[in-house]
Amino acid sequence: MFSPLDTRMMARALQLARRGRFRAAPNPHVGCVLVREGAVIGEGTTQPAGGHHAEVEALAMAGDARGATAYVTLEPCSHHGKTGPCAEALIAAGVVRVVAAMEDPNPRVAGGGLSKLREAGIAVDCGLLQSEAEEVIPGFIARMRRGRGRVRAKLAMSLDGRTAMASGESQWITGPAARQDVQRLRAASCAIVTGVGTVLADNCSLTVRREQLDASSLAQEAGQRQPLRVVLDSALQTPAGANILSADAPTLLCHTAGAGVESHLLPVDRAELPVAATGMDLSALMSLLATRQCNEILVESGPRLAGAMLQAGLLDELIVYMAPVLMGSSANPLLHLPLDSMAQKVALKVVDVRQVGSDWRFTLAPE
Ligand code: AOF
Ligand code: ZN
Repeated sequence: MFSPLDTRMMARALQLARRGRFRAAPNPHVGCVLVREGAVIGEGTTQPAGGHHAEVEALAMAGDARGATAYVTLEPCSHHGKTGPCAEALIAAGVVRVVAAMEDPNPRVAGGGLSKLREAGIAVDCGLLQSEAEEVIPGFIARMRRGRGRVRAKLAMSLDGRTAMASGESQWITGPAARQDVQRLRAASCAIVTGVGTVLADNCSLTVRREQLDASSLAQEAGQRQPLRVVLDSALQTPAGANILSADAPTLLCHTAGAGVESHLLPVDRAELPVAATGMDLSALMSLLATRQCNEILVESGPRLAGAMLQAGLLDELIVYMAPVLMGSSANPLLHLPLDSMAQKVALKVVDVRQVGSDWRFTLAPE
């Protein structure tokens, strides 16, 4: 069904798709290549939300796409959303074949785009480089298929497994390269979740800082968009003037019933969450973030929230930066897990290990 040319063109479309990773959310970032007689005549990447889908960009570049084959990393849409249906645009342009890497998991599309194309007499093949395409948009797929985005926790520790001194002092454990890496993680996230304890201890901003991103224009553009900062603040204790309330990014304070609202918090976006056995209901938080269309969720918190997320089965990945330093203190473990026997130990699968500057980065998934 697929030729070597097909594979080469889909690989190119995947490259184009990845270019949208800092900008397209809440849309999935998609790539499209139009090919006629073996030559590329148009290329496109999903534009920031409300903007053109990848197919429309590629058709605009081609001008005349009659007789072309379209390679797309996601099934062309069939619905009228913020933009018109791409399937209809491809039909109108006279494309003769569409090769898609995967079906759109969005229930509003879900095969509807492919059948619309087939009904119009276009040859349609789906499934080329599917697992690669799924790896490009894990957050969107997770939100569509299970109703909650992909959740990763970022943690930094010393060689002896400490995340802060007993005093709470923690800046900086890792070096500049690891911190730049974290900036890229933030830039690719829709929401960054933390606890009020971290806000009080670190006065963190949790924004994307353009000057710390690498020099590529892609990374620089990412700085324009700021993820939603989410603070688990059950009693609404975030102080006036906290960096987390700065005007350069949106903030959502999640509290429990009966929290008194200080006047300085009145203009801040807030949501009430139910209480579960061990604190705020984290699963309800994830559903709330799904209704806000968050595909990629990053938890940047202390050991307690990260431990609670892991124990609630809500973490898809842990990203742990380990600095070759010794902090010595016996306080502040990487994650707070109330375990007391070896039989209870939490096993993780190592997805990736690499050196980032002078530090090591481990990507781990709960088994
Ligand atoms: C495509 N090509 O490049 C993308 C698609 O609200 P809208 O109109 O922007 O539609 C968003 C939905 O379209 C999104 O949830 C997903 O199902 C699909 N994304 N489809 O044909 C694209 N990004
Ligand atoms: Zn579309």
